Amino acid sequence: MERYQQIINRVKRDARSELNSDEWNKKQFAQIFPELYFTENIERVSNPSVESFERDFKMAGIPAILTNSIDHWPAMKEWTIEKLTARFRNQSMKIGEDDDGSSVRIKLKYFAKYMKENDDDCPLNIFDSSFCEKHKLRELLADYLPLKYFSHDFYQCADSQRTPPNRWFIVGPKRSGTGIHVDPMGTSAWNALISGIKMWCLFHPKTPDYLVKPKSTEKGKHPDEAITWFTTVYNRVLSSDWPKQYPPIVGLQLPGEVMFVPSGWWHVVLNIQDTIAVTENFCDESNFERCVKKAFLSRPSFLEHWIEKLRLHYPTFYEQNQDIIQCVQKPLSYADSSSSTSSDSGDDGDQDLDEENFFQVTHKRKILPTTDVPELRRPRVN
Ligand SMILES: O=C(O)CCC(=O)C(=O)O
Ligand SMILES: [Fe+2]
Repeated sequence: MERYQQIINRVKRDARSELNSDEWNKKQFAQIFPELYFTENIERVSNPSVESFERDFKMAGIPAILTNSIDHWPAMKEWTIEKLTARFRNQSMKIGEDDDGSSVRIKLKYFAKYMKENDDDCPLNIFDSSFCEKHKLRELLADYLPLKYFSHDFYQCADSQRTPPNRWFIVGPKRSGTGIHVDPMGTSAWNALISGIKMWCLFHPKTPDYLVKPKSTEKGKHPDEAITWFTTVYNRVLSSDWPKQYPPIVGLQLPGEVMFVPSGWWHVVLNIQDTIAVTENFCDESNFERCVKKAFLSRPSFLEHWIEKLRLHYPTFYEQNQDIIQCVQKPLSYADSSSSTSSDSGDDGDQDLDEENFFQVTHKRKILPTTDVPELRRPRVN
């Protein structure tokens, strides 16, 4: 067997050990791409001022697509699969995780061939956050530039060994994608698409998870995949039975467009063509409170470290946000009731950020010992 085929067989086995070799393409989506009806209703904004984008989208927590903001990035010329393969042939990038949680990696030259030739129903995609630490791959950092709308990130003042990964380089073959999830730790995200088309569906943080997640009968062999979602749950979303108070926000992201995903929003993303993208997650003024609450619930020792760094690096912001900071620093003084229904579900929507219950939850959490390596990574969808 040729080397390429051996490599592909190995990464597929490692990244999706639950699948038999004949279960990769049973649905034949490569022969007939599922029909997806949609009416775009996401807001598109071209070159807004920073102030208006902050007011209308970031502070309001409304998703949007920014147009015309990355046309000048070198990536727009340099990130074709052919050019990237020529530059980084033998560099390997993360394509998944094995059953022990170790990264499964593949050299770009093999992945490029796989992207072109595969007929999998939902192919593997490159989703790599370590490129910035690799001698050669670091060059990618110079190909994209800061966006004025997302110019600071409060996590950056924490020690770098303790800060979770916050940027990912994504190469997604047609039919691959990311299943329904909420980004971790209360972060918001921007996602800049360099080539190809991504179809997005987003839901408000208050949307219950049982509504947006596939039911057990819908899951099939690829329960966590975007294409499964779009061929099952999405049909319900479009039907007249779908609860009107949880409208889907649907959008097709085109090359050169940047998606803004506010903290707490559910989203699912299907590559309807081969795509190349870069995404970053962040915490700024607009989602600070959510990030603090999430960190309190799931990463309390990181939170302590981070708050101290905020005090040193952003003294004014620290003073101005004492109301939020105090409630996680002195939780015991706020809590005198023990009835709480919240669960530490981590990143499953808004259920654990119920304002009324929060102080009771903080009280309960504070006394639980927690080992604490902060993690912000590609969502494990379940
Ligand atoms: O597949 C994509 O582009 C979406 C990525 C995403 O939502 C995430 O990394 O959290
Ligand atoms: Fe996400």
